Amino acid sequence: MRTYFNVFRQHFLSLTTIAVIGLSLSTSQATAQDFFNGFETDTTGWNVIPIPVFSAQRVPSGDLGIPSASGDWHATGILPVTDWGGTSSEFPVGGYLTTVDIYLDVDTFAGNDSQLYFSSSINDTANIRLRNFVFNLGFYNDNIGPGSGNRFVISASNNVIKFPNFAREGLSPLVVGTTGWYTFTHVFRDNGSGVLEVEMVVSDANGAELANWVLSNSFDVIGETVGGNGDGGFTANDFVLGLAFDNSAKLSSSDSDGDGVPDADDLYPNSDVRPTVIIDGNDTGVENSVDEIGCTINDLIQIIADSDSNHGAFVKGVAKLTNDLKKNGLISGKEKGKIQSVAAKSSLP
Ligand SMILES: [Ca+2]
Ligand SMILES: [Ca+2]
Ligand SMILES: [Ca+2]
Repeated sequence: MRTYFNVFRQHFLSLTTIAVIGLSLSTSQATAQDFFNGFETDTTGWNVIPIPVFSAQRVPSGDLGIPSASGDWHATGILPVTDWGGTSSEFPVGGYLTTVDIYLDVDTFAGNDSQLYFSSSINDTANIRLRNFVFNLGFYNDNIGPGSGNRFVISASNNVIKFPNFAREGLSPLVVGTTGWYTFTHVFRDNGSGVLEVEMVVSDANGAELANWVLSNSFDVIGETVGGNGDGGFTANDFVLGLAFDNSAKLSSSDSDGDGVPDADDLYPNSDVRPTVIIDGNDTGVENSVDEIGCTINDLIQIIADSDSNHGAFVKGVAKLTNDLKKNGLISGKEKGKIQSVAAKSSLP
């Protein structure tokens, strides 16, 4: 995306229509649910590798004494894998998240240091797996910390391969001593400098956050090495009989007007996104850029047209806007001249 136009906001402050503009603020924190399976009817999305060990099986609530997290069914499996409805070579504007509920039974008969790893991976721009982001869970019943007695210890890493005591020797381990459903969420986003960062969150069944880890690698540049979502799945499972999971989902930020600014950040959700600045049907040939609050140059010119009652005032408003844009290096002097000339010849407002 091109440099953000802080200048736009300065310009808005000089417009008398600021109150009217305010009415168009989007209050939606819209996200699009790209994928959901709670296993009420099928295992769609979790049967992408046609080998039983990598598939999920539906089980009714109460199976092995485990109530489903939601509805009447959940899933089990050995090392089940999902593609979250399809992997992608393209990182969505505003990022995405994946989430799954996993049942942790601290009264399991599994032995000390039984492990369970769940990864959600990022793909590269050729849609090939680039990196795993892994919740590493270990069940322990000994007194070697963190914690003691029957408990799960959870950490996060890029490692999918089981090593002894890996979970409890990992980064900032979380101790879970209560049986129940827990939500494991991966948030994939731009760190603000174009590099991928992944926030991994464990929440309890009420949605309260218990721990989070943020993993990032400076080589993971969005659009260069980093593409879109990879697959998700259990990469280690010492709980073959007891694995229970439910409510698998992938959500992306939506961008209703397609200007590259996600709805949650877009104060102008219905932007004029034509590639060039067009005034009253005449194409100036100047790039119609967008700022960080989702406002394009065409939007601004329309706002000026709507706020002025006569042509002279409109031309003056466009002159002020383009002077500001030029002053801030966002358009060239030639582009400024072109926009002003087309505005002058128009019959706006
Ligand atoms: Ca369910
Ligand atoms: Ca937008
Ligand atoms: Ca917009």
